[in-house]
Amino acid sequence: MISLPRVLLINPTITSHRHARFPLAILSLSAALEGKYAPTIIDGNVDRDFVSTAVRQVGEGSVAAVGVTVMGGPQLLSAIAVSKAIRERLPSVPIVWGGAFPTVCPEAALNAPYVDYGVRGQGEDTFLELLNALEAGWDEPVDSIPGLSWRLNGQAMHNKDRKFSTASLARMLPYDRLDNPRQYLTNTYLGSRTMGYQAALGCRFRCTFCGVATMFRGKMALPTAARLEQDLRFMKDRFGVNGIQFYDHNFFDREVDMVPLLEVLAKLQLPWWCFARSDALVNLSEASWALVKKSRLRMAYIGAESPSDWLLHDIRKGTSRDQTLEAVEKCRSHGVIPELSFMVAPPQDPEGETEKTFDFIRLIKRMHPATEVMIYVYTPLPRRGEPNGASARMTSELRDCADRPVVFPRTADEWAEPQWVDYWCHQDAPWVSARLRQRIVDFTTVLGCRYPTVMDVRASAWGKSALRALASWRYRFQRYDHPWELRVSRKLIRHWDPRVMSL
Ligand code: B12
Ligand code: SF4
Repeated sequence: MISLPRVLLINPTITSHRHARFPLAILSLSAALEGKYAPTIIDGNVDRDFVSTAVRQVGEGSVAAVGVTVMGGPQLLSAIAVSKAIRERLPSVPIVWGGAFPTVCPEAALNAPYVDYGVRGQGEDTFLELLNALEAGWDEPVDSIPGLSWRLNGQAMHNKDRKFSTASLARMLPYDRLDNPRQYLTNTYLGSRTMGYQAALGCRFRCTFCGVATMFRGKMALPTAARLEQDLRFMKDRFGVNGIQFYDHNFFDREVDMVPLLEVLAKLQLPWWCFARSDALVNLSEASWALVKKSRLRMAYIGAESPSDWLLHDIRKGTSRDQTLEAVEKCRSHGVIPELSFMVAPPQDPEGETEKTFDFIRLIKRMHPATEVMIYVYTPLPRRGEPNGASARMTSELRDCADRPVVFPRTADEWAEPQWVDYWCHQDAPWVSARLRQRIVDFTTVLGCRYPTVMDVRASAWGKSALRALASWRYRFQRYDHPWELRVSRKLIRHWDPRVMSL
């Protein structure tokens, strides 16, 4: 029997074991390598000593390459730690980074001595072609592999982008390659065994601030209804899945294409959560809403972003303030909780737009108090060839609070500094003053206590009622400043933040 070359696929720690979901990126790569390479999956979310595990595996020898999936933010730190440790142990093993970080910042990803290749966008074919080239010998040219970034004499080279591929929609993920797949099913408000799952690929929109647009450049594809049904039935029968969190970038696409998928979901009736756009929900026919209801959609995460139509236009969102309100109303009347995400403090008018957004959130809470709200700071990312991000270019150059130009990090290590981790996580930006930052934190605390999230299944009902009662006067009189008593109570009640932990 021929033994296949080994490839390590690593998902560096990004969240706690309790919140770990199927590591879809490396599972999808693993499916594509099947039969040609022997992939070993290491998941830092469940193996809390994953750096030692990875170093040990590499030390055992005959590893053709190591693939690391990297999102900016906290995962960058653990990706750097594992890559450095592997480089130190066995410098000759090629280290390949893929995922959101190298897609958005390939230059910075390659500006690190512990990364040899960066894979931009969808990774399956690029990785396979790279592995084949590496197997053929280091001299094999890699300049013709689309989607690959690499170094030539210390200089970063970026091959042309890879065309959108729908091949992965036809492959079933190799869940059995995971150590105890059941540990990835979590108790959430959707069900005691909730699964993270991706049905569709990409998004046909190109909002300027969004990493998905950088990755898919306006392309999208849905799975067939048969494929979706086969997967979900498998998960239900094999693992007893009873809730689904759809990780599709944008679940509700064109209604005509969506209906067959909604019919599958209506048959299975597993409570579900998904990303959606307000315009898609507003334009959905009553027949489709009936399917939505039957299928038990519990919550739709809608990128409301801003109450200002000029900003929505500026970031090419393609939706409006009125559509957000209408979508909230549609959700309310059909028993779906809208989860709205907002981007406050845009550089054009950080204070004014933040206050306007707070007022808008209050208006929405009056309309439909069950609406969930996520507040992020607007943090456009630099793109390759566009140092300060397209939307920022359209307005004015980004400047910090002291009116100095914002200089983005140039290396992976610089992106791992705390202020840039916060930036990637939409928690802070150089143009946000300390006063405004505190105001955002305080408002978020008061709002979160006045309306405790339904997603928090750990906090007791009495705990949530206590928080609600404590916060009500502050919310009512808009006295958001220094809510120290709420912070303390929140800790005691162990209320969690779904922005960080997911459901
Ligand atoms: C699940 C998820 C999470 C989970 C991770 C759970 C886990 N893995 O255990 C959690 C909830 C922890 C999370 C956190 C964050 N996330 Co997140 N997350 C996602 C989500 C919904 C799905 C990712 C996924 O699994 N996709 C499916 C796989 C198959 O696709 P993929 O990861 O893109 O992988 C493909 C390619 O990228 C490439 N690839 C990926 N890795 C590798 C590795 C190699 C070696 C190669 C060759 C190729 C390759 O090939 C893969 C197959 O084609 C995406 C949105 C989305 N739908 O993609 C956002 C997303 C990736 N997250 C994002 C962000 C910003 C974050 C945060 C950093 C900030 C935030 N507030 O959301 C936080 C960090 C929170 C913290 N800890 O403080 C952004 C990244 C945007 C950007 N600017 O680049 C996304 C795109 C959401 C968005 N639209 O803004 N996230
Ligand atoms: S619609 Fe959503 S996922 Fe699509 S590009 Fe815009 S923000 Fe990103």
